[in-house]
Amino acid sequence: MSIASVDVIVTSPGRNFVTLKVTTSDGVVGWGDATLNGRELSVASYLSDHLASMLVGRDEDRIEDTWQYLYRGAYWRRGPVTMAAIAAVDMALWDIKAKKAGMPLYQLLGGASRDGVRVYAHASGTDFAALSNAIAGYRELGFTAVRVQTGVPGLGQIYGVSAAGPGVRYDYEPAKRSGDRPAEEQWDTRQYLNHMPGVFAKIREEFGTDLRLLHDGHHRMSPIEAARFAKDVEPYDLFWLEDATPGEDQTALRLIRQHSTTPLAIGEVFNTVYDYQTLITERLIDYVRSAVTHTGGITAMKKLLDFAAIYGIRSGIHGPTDISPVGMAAALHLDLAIHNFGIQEYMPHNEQTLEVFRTSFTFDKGFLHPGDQPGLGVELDEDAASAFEYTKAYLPVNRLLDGTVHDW
Ligand code: GCO
Ligand code: MG
Repeated sequence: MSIASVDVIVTSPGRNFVTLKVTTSDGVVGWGDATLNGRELSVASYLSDHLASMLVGRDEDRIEDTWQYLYRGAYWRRGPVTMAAIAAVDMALWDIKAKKAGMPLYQLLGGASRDGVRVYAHASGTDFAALSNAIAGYRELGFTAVRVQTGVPGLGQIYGVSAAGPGVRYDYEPAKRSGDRPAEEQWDTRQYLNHMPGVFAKIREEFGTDLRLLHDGHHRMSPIEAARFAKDVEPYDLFWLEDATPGEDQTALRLIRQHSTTPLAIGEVFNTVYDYQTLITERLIDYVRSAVTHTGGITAMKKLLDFAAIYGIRSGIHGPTDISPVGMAAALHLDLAIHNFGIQEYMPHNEQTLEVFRTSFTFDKGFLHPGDQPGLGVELDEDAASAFEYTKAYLPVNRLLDGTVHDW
């Protein structure tokens, strides 16, 4: 058997998604997620203009060989566009293999190592009352872990805070349909550093010690600022502090480690194992944050997570709404199968998205299960997808109060 056709589907049910459809000569269909928020069409072009013709006629069962063929064969290695494209092909081929085997993918990855996958939700609020309301709402829904982000006095709309008002908001979406250029936000690290520890103190006072609390620094602190932050929040027992510094400077994490025992997570903007070499071998992080969609797919993620396991480092796979339900399913199968699972991010998709992507995940008391359908367990409805045309959207750009461009 061989690959008969390769199609790229771009759809926008509330937000943009790029999906790869691989069909074999005997009619088995595999799906892959290739969504790169704010740069979607580059990956769509990489797939349809460059990879599709290379894939037609290949044996769909040779997943490792296809991965190496696309990675080494490009000559130009790594990078988010290339690795998202390779990830989509890889996911689709695993979907096909598991469908042919008549098994959910996690069975081919070694079978379940746990009954369900603990997930964390996004709680946010422009002020403490709104944040506390959101946390309480998620607790009522059964979540045992929440990421908390809140407004900082003196700053307007900032990363991670839903502008939709108080309560449980699944729909926080940072990419804005802002026309021809990104929206701009303002940032001041000093005000943030002074504000946040008090927020965690109030959360612990109100919600006690059971709840797992996570926080995303979103690449904004310098190493010494991050060290101070990590130290200041130690009494509040964070599950992790994510992206404290811009992650490509791997040795910056040494400084944070020298000052604090707050667990650290990093890697959502990474795309290969090489981005983690120092971080993992020097045990500078506790959780690997890569998305299956952005790190070369299931083949590459399994190797990365096995490498992390040798150093006692666990998974925390990226799962915001810009990862499509196909990418989310790939994450859930890995989460269920690997031994060094930590936690999974879960930002449920909106109803329109779930009409386009038919999922079989189930949520029960804070845990997700990928379901037992053969393959990944997600099918894209092409008619439903065709009703939502691509609409350009950008992630915001950040500026300090004096106008200097800063990490967003
Ligand atoms: C997270 C991330 C996301 C990113 C988003 C950008 O931890 O979930 O930081 O919210 O900002 O993926 O597209
Ligand atoms: Mg993040």
